Amino acid sequence: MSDQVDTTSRVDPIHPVPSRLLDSTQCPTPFVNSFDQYKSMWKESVEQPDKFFGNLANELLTWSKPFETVRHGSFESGDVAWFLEGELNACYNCVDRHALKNPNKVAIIHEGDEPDYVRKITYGELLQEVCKLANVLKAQGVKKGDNVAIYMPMIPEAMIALLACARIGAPHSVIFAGFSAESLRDRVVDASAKVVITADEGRRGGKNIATKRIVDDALAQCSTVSSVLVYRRTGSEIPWTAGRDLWWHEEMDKARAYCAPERMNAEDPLFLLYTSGSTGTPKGVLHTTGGYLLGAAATVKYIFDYHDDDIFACMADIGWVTGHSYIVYGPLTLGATTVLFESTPTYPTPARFWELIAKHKITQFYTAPTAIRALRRLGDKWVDGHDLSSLRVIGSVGEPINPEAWDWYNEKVGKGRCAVVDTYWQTETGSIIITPLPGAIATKPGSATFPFFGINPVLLDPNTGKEIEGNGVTGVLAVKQPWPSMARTVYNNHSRFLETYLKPYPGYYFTGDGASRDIDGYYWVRGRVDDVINVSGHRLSTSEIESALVLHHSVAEAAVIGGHDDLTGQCIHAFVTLKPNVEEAEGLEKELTLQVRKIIGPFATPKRIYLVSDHPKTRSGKIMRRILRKIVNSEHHELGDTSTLADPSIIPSLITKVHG
Ligand code: 6R9
Repeated sequence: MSDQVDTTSRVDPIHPVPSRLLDSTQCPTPFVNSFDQYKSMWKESVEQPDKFFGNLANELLTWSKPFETVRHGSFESGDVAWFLEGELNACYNCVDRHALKNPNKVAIIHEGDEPDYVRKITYGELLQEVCKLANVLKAQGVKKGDNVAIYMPMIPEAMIALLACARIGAPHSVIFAGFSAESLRDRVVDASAKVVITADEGRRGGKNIATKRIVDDALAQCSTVSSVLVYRRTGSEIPWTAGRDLWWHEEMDKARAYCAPERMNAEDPLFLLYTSGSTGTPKGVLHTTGGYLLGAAATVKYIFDYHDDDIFACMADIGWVTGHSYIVYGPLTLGATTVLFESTPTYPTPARFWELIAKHKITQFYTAPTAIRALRRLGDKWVDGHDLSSLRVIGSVGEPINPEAWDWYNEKVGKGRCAVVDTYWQTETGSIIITPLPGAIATKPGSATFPFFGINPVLLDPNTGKEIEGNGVTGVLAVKQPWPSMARTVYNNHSRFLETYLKPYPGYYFTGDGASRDIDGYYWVRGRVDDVINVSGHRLSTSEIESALVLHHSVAEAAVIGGHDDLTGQCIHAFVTLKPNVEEAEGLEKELTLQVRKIIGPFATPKRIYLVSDHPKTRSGKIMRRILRKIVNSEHHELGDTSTLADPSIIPSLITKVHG
């Protein structure tokens, strides 16, 4: 972090809350409409969490059995739990209670890959579909506590699948459909899933994606899976394994359209979601029912200032945590209409997002900095002229947003009349933890501003682990007390959970990010301080990519680092040495690139692969990735201390390799 520009003492422009949001003739009054109100609510949320979250959990969720204990456990003992005795079903909260009151309200607007395809599903219809699928899963032997893998395109059936699992208490593990067969296999095996739900093919940007074929490849080596349920999306010919594969439509036709929701304890698992950490294989981050659902719903209410009749649109993929919390669980818990977008921001033209907003009169729009940067680069003409007047809150998530992209988003999309919320959070936090609130917090482009309710952030000195007090300071970002939606464990590996998050700084939750708190107390999240690379908001660990590279028969050793990239935030650079007696064959870089795509997935494609004679190593043989990082990012005139290098003479050759 020390090599990053410190803006803590710079005078950053401050954008006050847009006056339109506070004018009740133009907008519904925000739930929090002054900084003082935010401050006092936040204070109560961290000083009297039992009262604050006890009330909120009763306001936002329906419990079949009330909780008595709001909070239990600590970071020290790794046994955090919320709403202990309470029972509730997440699917009932997302679907039934709205279907019973308001069956004709639209729950899901599915905007298909082709812009002329729109399908609307009401809460009443959603309840029936979810019940049928729940019965189909039961007929396949899925019981409470059995994990179900979901590998699907962005279609309503994916949402129906999540909700059906929640209904019968089967934790779902959604695997992003951009993952390769091998990544899918590892995740299915780790979770011992019995059933995989998928589709024949996906559609994205006008192209077909061979979803089922990837599932077949993945399952060739999985013994736990007894059924594969296949939704027919395109109708193309696909391979079929009799006795294992089942058509969704055939099974649904046979199923009864009501299924009672399972009684779930607040701490029963709701889902696993695999994510990359600094080391080893991806870990199955586990979220439980009550705390997670409360976090998802509370953040939609307060951070997106959700009011009845709003149309909520999150552009993330359902395979990432953002899709879980802000397409499915958050909006549906509040009974919202949520938009499910199957396509890409540039298909068929770079006006797609803006047409979508105008067509559906979207009020909250949530996307990632990488999409904003890409669209900004393609020029204003694509956004100009679209009626974006329905928007009130526009959000960003996934990586730090650079002030230029923030300004463009605010001016061109928000027209200076919307709240821009740069929301910081992680798979592990379950929901947003640092963020502006639309009616209460003046923003600074590039800063996620202040903690959400219940979040007590601190900056720690990475060497001493001590809290850094005061403002105008930089450190590693940690959280001081448990909050409802935090992950409870890593599936089947609680010690890894403790080692990664709770033991590095005892008494704190460690985020893995570095951050500053500026002179006004605003938080600026800078990026990872561990070996995680963030490419277009996708988390990848350097060791995962290195392992994929060394699986190639020619490769001796690989070192992967993140380089700066104007579009994707970071990009992957790989330094590879070959085994003795292996010649540098033509096309080897290409082969290695394909190897990474095959093992992890296309989104992990390295930007550059350098074949080098050796890595910069310490005398004890450790690769000094810091040096490679500086060379790639053109900071090699300030390499710092290189005295521990075994052979400093290799540096000039590395510089030539990278910069020519
Ligand atoms: C929700 C999500 C988490 C990592 C996180 C951080 C980065 C996310 C950010 C941000 C700066 C923001 N990150 N939002 N950095 N400002 N607003 O993205 O989860 O995929 O687990 O990634 O993303 O580095 O640690 P996940």
